[in-house]
Amino acid sequence: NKHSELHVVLIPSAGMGHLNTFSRLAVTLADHCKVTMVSNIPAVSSAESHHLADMFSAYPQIEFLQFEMPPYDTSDYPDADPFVLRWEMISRSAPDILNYVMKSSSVPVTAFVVDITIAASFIPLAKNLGIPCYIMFTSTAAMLSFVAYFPTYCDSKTTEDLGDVEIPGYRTVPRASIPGVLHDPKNLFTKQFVQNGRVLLKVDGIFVNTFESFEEDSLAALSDGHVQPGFPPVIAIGPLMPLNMPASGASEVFSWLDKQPDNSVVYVNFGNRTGMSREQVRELGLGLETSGCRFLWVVKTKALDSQDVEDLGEILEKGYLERVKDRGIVIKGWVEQDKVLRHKAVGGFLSHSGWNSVIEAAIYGVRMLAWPMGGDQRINAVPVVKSGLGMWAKSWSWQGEDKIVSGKEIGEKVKEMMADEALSAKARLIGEQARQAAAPGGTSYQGLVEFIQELKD
Ligand code: BUP
Repeated sequence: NKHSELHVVLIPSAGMGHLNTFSRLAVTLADHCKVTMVSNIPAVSSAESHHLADMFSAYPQIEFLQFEMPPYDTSDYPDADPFVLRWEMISRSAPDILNYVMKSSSVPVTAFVVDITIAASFIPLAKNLGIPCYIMFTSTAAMLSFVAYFPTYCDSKTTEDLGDVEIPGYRTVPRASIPGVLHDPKNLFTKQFVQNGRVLLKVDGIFVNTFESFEEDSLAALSDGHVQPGFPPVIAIGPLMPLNMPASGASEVFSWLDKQPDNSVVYVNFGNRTGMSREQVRELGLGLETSGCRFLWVVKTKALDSQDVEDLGEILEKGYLERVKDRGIVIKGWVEQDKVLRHKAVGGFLSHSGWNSVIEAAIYGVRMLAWPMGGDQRINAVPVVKSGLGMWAKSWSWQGEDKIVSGKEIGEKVKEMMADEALSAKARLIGEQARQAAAPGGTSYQGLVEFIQELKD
């Protein structure tokens, strides 16, 4: 039958934010066609290893191909972020990975979907095979506009110092919102970023985990050709829904949440890759305490989970846990975020505005306080505010700035968010729109159906 003839191969890169997006895409697509997902082992973080193992057993309808990464010499990049380094190594292995996929596939490949971070190396090779290629863009449509325009901006500049980036017919991305490392043209990430930006124009389509009503302006600017003339179709397919996975991580969280009143808890988590300084952790602790709100706080002091070994007693101020024990729970390690955000006790989310986190808050209609830390996060905070899902503490931090936000400021803002009933109501409404977009008949569902139809034609 038609279903078994279509075979989409997904090529994710590294980092939980990327892997979660691809896993959800795999499961969503598997309703429509045969899906193979390639993974690169060993994974960079333990969160990724656990996730992959759980997913293998929970989703037998998906074929997993494991590609063992060759050993690589990292001495050229002593300071590189481990995930950026892995993207580079996956890119270098692109010919081998594609060979391996083509050799191992029992059913011919109909299309590839490649992660944006490794796109420049895969797309030309896959196109040479005559196979349609799509990119999964793992961030906002707003960020996609920036990535798409940035190479043009770089071409027109004589100096290395980046200013505000004015995207024609769209908007100006202020200097402070530009990912910090892009200020260094020699940085590995910057090179990847520009190359991947250029290859966008060569693909058959670009998937974004967003939905029409959430990012209407950015999606329109991209499809009208304002950002880049001749830009390929941008297909909003979000929100991609969280998976049904076996329980993992800190389970005490749920028995605690069960005892809290509805909508009373602020959930605090800054994603997998933000290691916060001890000084900032302590101020945040004070802030949560003085906000007077109930809270569930996940503490992280290292960018890589396997290195995050200090225990809470060492990180937090002495006596802190005892002082807050009646209204706060503090966790070190993994919590099932989608289940937390879905819990009726959770009424607000203090987040770095990593895109998966924002989209999960949207799915469950949880109001947000965005505290972007770096990367694409300030650009992601724009649709958070524009859509009405949340607030953005704009002055708290910006790219490259080593600034400590005081507990007093944090406490006041958290309190303000949790007291804002209109914001909460708006967030709930966005939740309904989000779920509608992804359900049969919704705009994002339709986007996927059309993609499948195009592959069949
Ligand atoms: Br931490 C953590 N539990 O404890 P983002 C994260 N997550 O489920 P990031 C958990 O990881 P990038 C935890 O639900 C989301 O799907 C969370 O992705 C899940 O941020 C994902 O929000 C985190 O995009 O990745 O980790 O900074 O840099 O790729 O955006």
